Amino acid sequence: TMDHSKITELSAKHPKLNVSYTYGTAGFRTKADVLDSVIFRVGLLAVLRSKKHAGKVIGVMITASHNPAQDNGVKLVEPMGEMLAQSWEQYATELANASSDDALIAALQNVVEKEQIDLSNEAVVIVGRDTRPSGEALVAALTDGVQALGGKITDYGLTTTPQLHYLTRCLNTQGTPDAYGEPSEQGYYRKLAEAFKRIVSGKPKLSTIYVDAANGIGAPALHKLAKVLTDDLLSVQVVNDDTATPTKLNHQSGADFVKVNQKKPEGFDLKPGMRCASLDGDADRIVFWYADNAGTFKLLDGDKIATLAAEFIMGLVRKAKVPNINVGLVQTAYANGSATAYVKDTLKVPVVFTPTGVKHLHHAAEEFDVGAYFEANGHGTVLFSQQAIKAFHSTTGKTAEETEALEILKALTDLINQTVGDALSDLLMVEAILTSQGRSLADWDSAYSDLPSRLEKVKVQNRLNFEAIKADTELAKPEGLQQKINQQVAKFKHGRSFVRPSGTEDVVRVYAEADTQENADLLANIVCGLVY
Ligand code: NG1
Ligand code: ZN
Repeated sequence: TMDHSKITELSAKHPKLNVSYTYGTAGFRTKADVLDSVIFRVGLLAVLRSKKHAGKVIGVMITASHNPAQDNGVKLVEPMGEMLAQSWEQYATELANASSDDALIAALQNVVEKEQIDLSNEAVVIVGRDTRPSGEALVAALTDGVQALGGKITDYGLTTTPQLHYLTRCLNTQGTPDAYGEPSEQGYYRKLAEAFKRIVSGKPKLSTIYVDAANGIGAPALHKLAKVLTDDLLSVQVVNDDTATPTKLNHQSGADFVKVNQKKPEGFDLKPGMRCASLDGDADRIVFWYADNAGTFKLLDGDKIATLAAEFIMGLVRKAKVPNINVGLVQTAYANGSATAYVKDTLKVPVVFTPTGVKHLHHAAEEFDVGAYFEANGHGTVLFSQQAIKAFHSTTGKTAEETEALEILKALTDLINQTVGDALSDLLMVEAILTSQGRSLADWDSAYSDLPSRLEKVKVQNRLNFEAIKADTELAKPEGLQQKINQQVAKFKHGRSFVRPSGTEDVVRVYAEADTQENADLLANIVCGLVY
């Protein structure tokens, strides 16, 4: 049973404010100074989730990703490293909003009853956090929550989001045939470096890659990874690595800044030929960029990464002659129209569309033997089915070419994070592919040209009045708005536009594409006017 007095006693240290909270696409995310009670209660829920999984380790990541330094947030991680099961999001919201101790205990009891949880099971929770100054106190609140229900907690300190997912999976698979790796930060770097080496060794090294770490956790992580990789495998220069000045986090830098503004971050003297990339504040997103010969800024976003990976892996599967491996790609409505056309018409790879939000993409990608999913903003990974991994290991190459292709495929299954999109793992994946192909960023970029696009946000009275359907491509509500959007879109060559409520901010997002930048801007502007 639950020790009500212990819950009440510890809960008193984390009083609920008069704020209402929602566990959305990115977990709970808001201003750090209203999160203390929420994180305490997430601790309680993590214990129940662990007991539900008969004592498996549950991960908790404290981060607000690309948001400003004064924000923070929290996400729960399932035993195999996935995002919290959707059916539990509602419980998280209910616990966070319980307005008294009695209501909180009733909400806990509700979870126990509905989920038929055996409270005598053990519970183990691990926690990691990004570099935000508010993180440490929030870990203390989480610890109180876990201990209030008698769970054990291990604090892994500063980690990237994908590292926390990795650690969770490693701890839960240790000593089994599915062991994922050594459950430590160094183990993570060694696993990536070793796999990278298997792909690139013997091939000419590319020029230095300059990585904008958004002054976040990606900076120290990348410094450590670079050390394990050593300079003979990859030269990395970390830029925007000031984690000691909190206000600099994500400021004029990072993957989100670069993608939204389509311009280089602070701290770069960008010259043609330079190879650059940007991470976000918790290092689960990456985009690449460079200047062309005319000095124009060029972005290689998540769509470009997905197509590069899908094409490369498909080529290897063919070369290795592994039978019955289906390769597929998962996109959202934010994928550039040119990317979708390239995948369908040139690569001839099936594309599935899901609503925005990584959990949707991840599950759709699991349906393929090799499922690449990337959001245009740079969050994504490539998943390999158990059957594919077995096939790569059990096939013997008949020629040197077949054997080499198999070796690279096997290395990729170790290099690419199988739990969640991971900027460091994706960085090495792209670098490994480009090294194998001896290609520059410009050459990679030449596969197709993005249609000009514009992403805007509109502050509305109540974003919940907007209901997106058909994988976010249309609005069911407010009534009549979709028709008005369609009428405007029809006036533009290559026009496409859609509207959806954000899952992470109190805004409605408007996306538009058209034949020229002027037209994309204009269409976005008109649609914003319709929404407002
Ligand atoms: P919202 O705020 O729901 O648009 C944003 C990103 C998503 C996803 C989540 C999770 C865009 C347009 N939206 O969601 O793709 O990454 O954050 O962090 O980039
Ligand atoms: Zn992130």
